[in-house]
Amino acid sequence: MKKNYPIVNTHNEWDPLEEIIVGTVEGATIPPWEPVTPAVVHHEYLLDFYRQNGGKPWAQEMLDAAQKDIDEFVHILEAEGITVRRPSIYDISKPFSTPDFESQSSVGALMPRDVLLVIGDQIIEAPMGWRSRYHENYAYKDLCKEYSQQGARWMSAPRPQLSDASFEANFIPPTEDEPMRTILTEYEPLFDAADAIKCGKDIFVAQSSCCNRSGIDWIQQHLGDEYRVHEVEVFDTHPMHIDATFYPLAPGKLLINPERIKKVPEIFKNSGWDILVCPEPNMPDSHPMYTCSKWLNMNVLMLDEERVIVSKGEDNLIKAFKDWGFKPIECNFYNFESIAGGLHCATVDIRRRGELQSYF
Ligand code: ABU
Repeated sequence: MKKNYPIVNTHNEWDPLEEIIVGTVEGATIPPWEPVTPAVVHHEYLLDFYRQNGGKPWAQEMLDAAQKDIDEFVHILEAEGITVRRPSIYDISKPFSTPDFESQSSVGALMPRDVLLVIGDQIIEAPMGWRSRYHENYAYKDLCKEYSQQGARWMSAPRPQLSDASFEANFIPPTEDEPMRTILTEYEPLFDAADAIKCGKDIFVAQSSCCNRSGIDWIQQHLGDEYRVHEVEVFDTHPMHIDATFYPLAPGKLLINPERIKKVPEIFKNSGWDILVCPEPNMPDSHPMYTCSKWLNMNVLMLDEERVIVSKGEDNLIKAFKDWGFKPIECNFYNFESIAGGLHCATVDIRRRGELQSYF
């Protein structure tokens, strides 16, 4: 007989997927300019675009193209037997303020992976370092209430103030030759949920311009002794999130970004894991990428230990996945990636069939 798992149950990236939240393009707005913008946007030339257009709607044809991608993605997931849930839309274009800052608008509900850290039966609303995303958790309140009523533990990390004290003044991103630095101070714990990736009892987190050391310490303190939280050393001139950098795909198989990971944590080497080096992205340089880098090729979604959804066009990685024994499923996603993130960013797993264990 098929075992029933708790309504919210995710311990890693690969147990068989049963239910997932997929973000929406509806209402998406160009992210308003804010302290984090120049620290995470890789292309200098886009900074003027954000200064001039932040808070305005994306061009309708870009939204339509992104919508087509997300519709195809949802169709694939449902055809594979997975329950897909969607966010609720709040007033994204409405300006708002707190005692410490003002924002021209919110951004949308494109990327649930950044907002909700789901570990075991817990849904943790992340203390994000983005002022414009301060209210993005609203999009998931209805779903979280429902999951909580069915037994999930739902909570929020301490809501950050995001005053100027949280950001280095006059921050200049490092060049390739300099040691990594990020814009965040240690004034308060900050992280996006996508700065962490699960691997059973071991959680891997990297500092970025959305995640500081206090944020990593908070995750360990909150999860307690049952989990080990490891800080992964990465190099990125504009660091944001771990899921296009370091990705435990299946037991014994770690995918790494060759530009950003210089040293694989000892725990993997000592435990015989295969280190799979992500091949160069195939996305042409001419393809517009407003927020993320082309390394979104490795921002895949595992449906189980073998089936993996990959962005169509990423032939180098698709071939590598086949060679490594996976079963890739291709999904058009470049247009969603232009304005938001990849397949992993666009989702957050709610329930996978599996139990908490150690893989080391
Ligand atoms: N989660 C988004 C990662 C972005 C990037 O590395 O380009």
